Amino acid sequence: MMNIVYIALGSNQGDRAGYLQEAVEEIGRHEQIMVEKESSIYETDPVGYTEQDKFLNMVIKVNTQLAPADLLKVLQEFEYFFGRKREIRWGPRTLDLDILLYNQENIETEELIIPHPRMWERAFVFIPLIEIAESKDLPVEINRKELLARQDREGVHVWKPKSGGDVSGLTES
Ligand code: A4P
Ligand code: MG
Repeated sequence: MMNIVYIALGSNQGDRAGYLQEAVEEIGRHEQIMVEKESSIYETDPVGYTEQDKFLNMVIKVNTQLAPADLLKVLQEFEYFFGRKREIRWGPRTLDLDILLYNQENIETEELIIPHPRMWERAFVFIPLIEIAESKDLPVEINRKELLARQDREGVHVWKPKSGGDVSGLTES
């Protein structure tokens, strides 16, 4: 059974774009994961702890046979693998991988909440998501136009447009 999954990637330390690119490649090399789509890369002001460097964020769409908990394990191994390369102390992330949507499933276990609980409050997540997501993959109550009309999109700017992609209208210039 092929499952449709959207994954958010973020990095604000070291070679940010390199981490994102390598992470997408590694995810795609996994035998049970196929990368279907990649959003543009966005540079985003930090949310939460503001005393840290800007992030690069993006979203990918994958097809996978992995169950949610197994996919999370794989993603956490990638985080660990990339995080350990240069990280010496506690601090900002070299790589953060969050599962946003898994089919239309609602999951609430100790280690996994899907849809990701904070995703619709965070422009650095929903802007790259709606750039690539088909409407049928989004929860029915989600309205793209409403998201794009929101006032909290400042601090999210296209950094590297998706090849061939039209990103006009997604962020203010
Ligand atoms: N977990 C639960 N649900 C999920 C899910 N859907 N996907 C659990 C992935 N993990 C999920 O995550 C902590 C635990 O969440 C995991 O053990 C997993 O079982 P973590 O990645 O280890 O910790 P974290 O990311 O530091 O915590 P948290 O609360 O997920 O942080 P956020 O919300 O991801 O925030 N600003 C900008 N501009 N861009 C960013 O990318 N990221 C953060 C981190 C803050 N500010 C940011 C950005
Ligand atoms: Mg996280």
